Amino acid sequence: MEKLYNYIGGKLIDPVSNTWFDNFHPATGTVYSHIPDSDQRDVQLAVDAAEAAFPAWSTLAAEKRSEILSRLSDLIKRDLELLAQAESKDNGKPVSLARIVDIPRAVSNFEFFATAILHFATEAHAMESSAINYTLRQPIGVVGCISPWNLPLYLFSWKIAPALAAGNCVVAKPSEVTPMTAYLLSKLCIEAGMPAGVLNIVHGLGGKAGQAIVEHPKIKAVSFTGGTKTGAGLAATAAPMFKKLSLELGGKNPNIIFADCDFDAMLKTTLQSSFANQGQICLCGSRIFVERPLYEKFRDAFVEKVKQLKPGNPADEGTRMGAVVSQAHMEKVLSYIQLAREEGGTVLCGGERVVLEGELKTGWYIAPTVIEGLAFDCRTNQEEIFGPVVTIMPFDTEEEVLEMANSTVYGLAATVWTQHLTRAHRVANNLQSGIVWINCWLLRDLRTPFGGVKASGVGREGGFEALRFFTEAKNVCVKL
Ligand code: TXE
Repeated sequence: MEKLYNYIGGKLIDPVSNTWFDNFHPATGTVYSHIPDSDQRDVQLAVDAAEAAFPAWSTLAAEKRSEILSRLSDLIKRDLELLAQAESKDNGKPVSLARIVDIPRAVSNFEFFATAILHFATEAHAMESSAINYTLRQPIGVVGCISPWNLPLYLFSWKIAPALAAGNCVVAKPSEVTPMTAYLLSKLCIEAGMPAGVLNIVHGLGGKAGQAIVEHPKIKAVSFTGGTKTGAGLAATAAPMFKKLSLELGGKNPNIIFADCDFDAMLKTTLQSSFANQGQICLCGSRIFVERPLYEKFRDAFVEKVKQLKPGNPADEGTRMGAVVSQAHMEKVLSYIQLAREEGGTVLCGGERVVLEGELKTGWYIAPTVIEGLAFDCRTNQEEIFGPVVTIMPFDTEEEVLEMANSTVYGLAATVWTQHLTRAHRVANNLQSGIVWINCWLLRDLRTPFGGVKASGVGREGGFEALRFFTEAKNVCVKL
């Protein structure tokens, strides 16, 4: 049974508590490794190491920091297959998905910020003949990065890369549900020659190791992705300490389909945006609104396709639907399907746990589920389910669908399908979300601002937004 270790001060070390807890294999529901049960003592060791490394790292030429991040990106690329297998085993997602989405994106994240930092410039303001102002963007110091279980290495690296590129030293905690690829990354950091203490990875429970990171007075900024409720708690801790906070939280994203859309393209992509990663992506479109003339054609064609999406062994090359990430999450998703039935919904397909054969029979599999007949403002359509469950609803006018789409507390992403150019732009303009995809989904340019409004978060990641988050601006005014 493999034991994972914290990565602190450039070394793989035991947790101070000398205790570990179970890490599960979602495909079989069994324990397959052990995670360090870290606490504030481990976080203190990590902060000490980060503090000691900061002077050298923050004054290292950006080209040198860039070289190390680029080397790390190359090592992830070299170990892509190993990391994809590990990600699939730890999260339950199909290995095919980890191989084409998760790990390549981790490669891109480090590569992108290794180069972005070389082009990150600031501004100057001349006051005619009297003075010149220039803006310095200095690294903050020791920062915290806390990431979730749905896209483990993808989101872990999305935070760490800009933090390091900007010259900060990092104390990072992956989700205790999916720690494996962060642990494997530790080994690659050592191989890449990352200076000791620049990146420290502390494994453990959110309420213990995670809370200790947020509470630590020397951690001046925290970048978090996870649940809205957790984010609110984290903000309550950090705000009175005047820490910078980036919060990427939950979503309940509308997928708006007008009758004039490119039907085949829409259907193919809607299957993806509904069920990719078993629906466990904060950007998935879980509320599907279809203009009434197209509703029945869409419903019948969509359900037909969804019925062909069979949950299977994530390790099999042909699997497109894997296991959900944990027993608790499976039960949460199944409870929402039950709620949908109680709220008057009709389950058109799926709706139950799938029991596979052999060692997989104790795995956590849910059949992809499509539900119709629910009111747009019922709990099923207002609360984040974060599993392979979508609802479909007809609409008659643009005003009506915008009211329904904007009716939740969330505002992360939205998808719009129409060939009507001005309508596409008008609807995008009126949607309460941080990201709008028109006639596509999850098409990502890493330079773009990424994040949500309302209960979907605060701040933006991506491109220079991320480098600005991980630096402090200082204006220097020089009298001429
Ligand atoms: O998130 P949590 P989980 C949603 C989704 C899911 C729900 C909870 O609805 O069901 O959030 O998922 C750490 N101080 N999303 O359990 O609990 C925790 O250890 C500091 C949307 O993953 O928020 C983990 O590393 N840290 C999301 C991270 O926070 C704490 C993706 C996320 O855990 C902490 C995943 C604390 N007090 C879930 N408590 C998205 N937007 O993509 C927990 N953590």
